[in-house]
Amino acid sequence: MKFFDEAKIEVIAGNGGDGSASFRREKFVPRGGPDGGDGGRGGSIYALADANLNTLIDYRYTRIFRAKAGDHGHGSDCNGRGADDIVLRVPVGTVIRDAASGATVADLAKDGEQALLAKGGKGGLGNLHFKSSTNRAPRQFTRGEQGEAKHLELELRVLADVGLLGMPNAGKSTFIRAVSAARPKVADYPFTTLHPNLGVVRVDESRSFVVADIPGLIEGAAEGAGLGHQFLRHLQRTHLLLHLVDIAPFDAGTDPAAEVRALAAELKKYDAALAKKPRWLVMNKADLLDPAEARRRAAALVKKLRWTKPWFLIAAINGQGCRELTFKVMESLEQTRHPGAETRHSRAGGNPGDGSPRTRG
Ligand SMILES: Nc1nc2c(ncn2[C@@H]2O[C@H](COP(=O)(O)OP(=O)(O)OP(=O)(O)O)[C@@H](O)[C@H]2O)c(=O)[nH]1
Ligand SMILES: [Mg+2]
Repeated sequence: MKFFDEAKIEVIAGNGGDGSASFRREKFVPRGGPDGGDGGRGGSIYALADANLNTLIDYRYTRIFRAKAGDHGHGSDCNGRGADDIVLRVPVGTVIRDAASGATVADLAKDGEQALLAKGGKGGLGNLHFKSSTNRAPRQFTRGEQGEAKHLELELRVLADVGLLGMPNAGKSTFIRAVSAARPKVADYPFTTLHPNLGVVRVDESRSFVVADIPGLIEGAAEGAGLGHQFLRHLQRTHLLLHLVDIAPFDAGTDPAAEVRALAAELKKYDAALAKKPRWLVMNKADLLDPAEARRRAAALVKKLRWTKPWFLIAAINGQGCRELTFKVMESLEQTRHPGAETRHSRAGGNPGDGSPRTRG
């Protein structure tokens, strides 16, 4: 499942300050020597890998990063102040290339790893440095160096945080379309999805997660039925599975409880660890039923399955219930990313929304 998050940015390091050519002027000290200080260095720009980030989405908004120049040197031996560096936080796994040459500038594989992207210019030398036995009143000084400037390409291999699991036609692809900018094909025949799709779900300005839509799974997949179960490997590095089930099956003889159990059994056959991952029940196609009937069926299914984990009743086709679901998912992922921490915006899920999640891919 190849999916890259990309961003293009420009980094401009600060210029160094100029050195100063100055002479001491003091009462009763005729011809005070040179006292011009050095220029300060310009600010550099660094990238820092941060495990708390999972997409490059922030870099699609701000694209130019400019560090300040160093101050010029002054008289009285005063060196100019160096400018502050800028540190750009990027997700672990981000590869940074020079857009012009294609050369890899940084490959930040570990949390806390840091790389220099653009070096600030060195400060120039003040005339104090040019004093010698033969030249006691040098007027030379040097200018500060220019800071580096580069166009960079950021690229991140995305791993899904959340996997969608469900029988064909459960509405997995419809769901990912509802909550992200991903646009996989949706159709009313089984096995529409043949390859996994990833979508970035953005719950607000700074919080997002990645969801994987995979082909439908059927009973007997372990023995090769349907498309088999090999694509379940795409769910192995996720933290949470959303198990979609059609709450209003076209064929009245279909038992959603049996479908859910059948898929749980297939998961276990594929990999016991995958079967142990947190799995939430998402009952889809609520729009096909009268609201009271939908709630009644949902409650009955939860009871029949003795479902103790979170469950949701949604209609992926019109976004109903999807926003609440994505907020809960986000909160749960934040708990796994920072165990023990208070969830940020923990009440955000209760916002009266229009039911249409704000998303971006
Ligand atoms: N009424 C209604 N129809 C839905 C809903 N969600 C999906 N559908 C329909 O169900 C059919 C299957 O939807 P898909 O999203 O392709 O299902 P899938 O789970 O991705 O299916 P596969 O890719 O074959 O595994 C399509 O005709 C959708 O329009 C829903 O909430 N309400
Ligand atoms: Mg699909």
